[in-house]
Amino acid sequence: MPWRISGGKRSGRRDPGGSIPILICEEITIEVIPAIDLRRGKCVRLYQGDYETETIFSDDPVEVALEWQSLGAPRLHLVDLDGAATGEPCNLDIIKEIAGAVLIPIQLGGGIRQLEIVEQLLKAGIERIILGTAAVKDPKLVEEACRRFSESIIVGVDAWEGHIAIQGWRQETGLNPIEFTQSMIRLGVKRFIYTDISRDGTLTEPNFSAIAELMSAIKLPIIAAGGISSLTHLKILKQLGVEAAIVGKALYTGDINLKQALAAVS
Ligand code: AMZ
Repeated sequence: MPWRISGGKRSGRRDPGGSIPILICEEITIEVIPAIDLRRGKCVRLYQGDYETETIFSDDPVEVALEWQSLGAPRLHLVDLDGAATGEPCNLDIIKEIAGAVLIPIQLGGGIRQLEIVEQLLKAGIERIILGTAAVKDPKLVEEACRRFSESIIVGVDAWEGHIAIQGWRQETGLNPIEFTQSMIRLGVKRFIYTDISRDGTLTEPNFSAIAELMSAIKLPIIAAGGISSLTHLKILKQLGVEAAIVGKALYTGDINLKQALAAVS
């Protein structure tokens, strides 16, 4: 909570005249993280994660990454879409090129299903690894990854109509997002990305109620994604207390101006 009581006898901080407690609003911030989704080496966006609906936004993802960095992005969210669909990293050359070109940290997901690959990517300069399918199919990997790499591991909670989806979002699991998240916490996961697939790439609005529900069920940092397309959405997410917001299509269409967004909420 942002508000805390300061001053008075118990804290030792006093107003000049005596010991009246003062209500202080501690600044809440939210990171705005641009997404770069990679397919066949290009920067693309999909509609609700459907690979048939691809729009290519740039042939040069390195240039895109540098652009977001120059506008003040605190970190980048990279997704290897070919990797997510096939089950193994497919855009490694371009990912490494981006990691070598930017100074800001990178979080990366898509097709990362083995501990050796997690280790290889962290060594290549990726700051955080996102596990989605592997988190559902191979909990032992998650546990071991958290034990070895701690906060560098994030689990993606990708929900389609109330159930977790995997394998490039093409397979439903029937798993409840909150129960899934709680099971991941028991394995040592300390941060989550919640994506509402039905909102992703639609420029509608985030699933605020599902995000709020998850926030109240778990007390760990949550990054929100899917449908974020205005400054108002970012402000509401900030009020909800999410740690960060991933913005994809809205940055590429111009619905959100990154510099303005950062100035408004960060
Ligand atoms: O858009 C999609 N179809 C899609 C997507 N963006 N499919 C998976 N992903 C992202 C998830 C997560 O960040 O949001 O890929 C990552 C998970 O990949 P994997 O291979 O671990 O399930």
